[in-house]
Amino acid sequence: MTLNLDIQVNGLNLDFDSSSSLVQVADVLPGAQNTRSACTDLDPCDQAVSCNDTYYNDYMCVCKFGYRGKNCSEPDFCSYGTCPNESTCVNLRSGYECVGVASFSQDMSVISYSMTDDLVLATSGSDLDLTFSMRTRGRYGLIFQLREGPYHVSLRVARGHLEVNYKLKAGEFEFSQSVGTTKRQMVNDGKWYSVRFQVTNSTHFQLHVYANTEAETGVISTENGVIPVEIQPQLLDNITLTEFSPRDPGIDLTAMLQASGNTSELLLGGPDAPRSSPLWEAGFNGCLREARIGEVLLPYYVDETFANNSNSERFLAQKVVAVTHDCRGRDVCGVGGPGYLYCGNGGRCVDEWNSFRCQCPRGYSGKQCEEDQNECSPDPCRNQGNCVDGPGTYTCDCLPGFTGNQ
Ligand SMILES: [Ca+2]
Repeated sequence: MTLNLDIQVNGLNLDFDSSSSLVQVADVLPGAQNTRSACTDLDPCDQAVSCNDTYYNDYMCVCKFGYRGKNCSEPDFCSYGTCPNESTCVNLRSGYECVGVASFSQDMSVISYSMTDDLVLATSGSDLDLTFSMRTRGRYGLIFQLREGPYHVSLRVARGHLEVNYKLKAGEFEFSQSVGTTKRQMVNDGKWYSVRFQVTNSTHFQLHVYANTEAETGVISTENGVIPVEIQPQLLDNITLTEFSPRDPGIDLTAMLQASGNTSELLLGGPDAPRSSPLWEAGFNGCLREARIGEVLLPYYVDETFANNSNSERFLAQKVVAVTHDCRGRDVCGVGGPGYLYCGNGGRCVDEWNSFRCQCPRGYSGKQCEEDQNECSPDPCRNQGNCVDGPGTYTCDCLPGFTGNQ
């Protein structure tokens, strides 16, 4: 029996190629006859150079420059965009954005923002809804701050975990506090973490810390490419604080955001006090990936970088100081690095992003592979043979009349 299958996921046809890991292909004939020509019958392509019939009554449109999508009906703003090499262009409803990574090094690095007049933040009822991924080995460092005069809300790494810090005014009273996450989950081990920080009605905030590894994004293969599958990140730590400032007349964080670049400051990184101040702490030393407020990207490049961007609702990086756009760590294992010549006995130095460890050959252990494991314990030699320990192995000196390895 011949069966023509046409199964779609999110509007994309599933690929029955036998290399697809998703489906077991059995009794499906590759190259089976189409029962109709989709291109002729449906004329599905909009702004296309050509339409090609494909297996299982499907079609593929080859889009004209500037268009994309299954039917080439969506504008491809990225084809006119100018995202720097290290970033990825993402099409938006009315323009594009360049998603990437920013590396901060101590209190030298800072990005300051303003927002376009057209930007209305859809922050689902929150005054502030900040999301980003981070990676650091620093015990301290300021990541985010929204500041107006002496008043601010900020987020930092302190003693290796995340902490919210605020000083706000309500009427004649000032309220300030530093609050760490409940479980004190360490976030300074060089791994990636995802963070969400929400402030609602100036009365309560929530901070969530998720595990975030590259491996946690899955894909389904289709003949039109891959569909990313979102795997729910694992919640590691959080804190909810209610009524952290009196409701009325509290400071309006939305107004503070809207005034960013004018009367208020919206910053990623940066020092939180002058170096001479007793409050001074080292700035953030690490990487941030895809920071967003209300789902709108906080770009890591000044706005002049982006040509032909018709998206008028965006944050503008006003100043980008001492920020690089990769997340490369120091060359810890290279010539002159702290790991160079560190691992003994043929151990290999493994770069673990600003840290390293030794991968030891068989028979050696220890931080520097300095311990020669004793292969004679337990004694493998039989018939009173004398065991001699060697590198990763042993030899048995046999008594007269006995031979063999043991
Ligand atoms: Ca040994």
